[in-house]
Amino acid sequence: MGRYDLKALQEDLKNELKNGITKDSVDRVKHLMSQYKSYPKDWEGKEFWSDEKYTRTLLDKGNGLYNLMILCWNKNQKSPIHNHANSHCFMKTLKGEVYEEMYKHPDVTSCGCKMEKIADNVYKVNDVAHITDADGLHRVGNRSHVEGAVTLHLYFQPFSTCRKYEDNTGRYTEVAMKFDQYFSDQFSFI
Ligand code: CSS
Ligand code: FE2
Repeated sequence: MGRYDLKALQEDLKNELKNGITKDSVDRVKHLMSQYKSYPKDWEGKEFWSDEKYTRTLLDKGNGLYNLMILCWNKNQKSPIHNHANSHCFMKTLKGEVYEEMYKHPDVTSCGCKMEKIADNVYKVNDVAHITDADGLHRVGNRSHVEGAVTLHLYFQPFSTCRKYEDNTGRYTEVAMKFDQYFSDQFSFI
């Protein structure tokens, strides 16, 4: 048997999710993403590094049902605190290490309060995480001063805007999620 490579994972994900997502498929997607063992030759040609911000590269549009993408986190880069627009977010570390700070949804009646952190997690190479808006909000980042981190994300369903929260006030704005490059053959530019 050959190595379970990224292409094989992509095929299995497409098959698993072709009829939508159920509670069982959440566990199966996590399992498939764990079964794939990061092999840099599979994805290193698709990295995109910026000194300004973490980058997003679309790998697969999942027949329009989900987006599979690679995120490259340069040293000390992090996301804002954000939600996932009612989608499932699966994240697997391919290189380096990322941290996740989870936050409670701000109370709509308490205005101007600092965001309340509920968990700190670290995901090393091959670890897989899953979050939905029901679990809370989060920020992801790379604390390393020396090494970039690469993560593989699957969002079911795809979303192109999310809420970005201000740490000190809990106020949010709706922001557009842009891709820095595309590899999906199904993607058409509008
Ligand atoms: N949701 C962020 C990354 S942290 S899961 C994004 O897609 O850019
Ligand atoms: Fe996220």
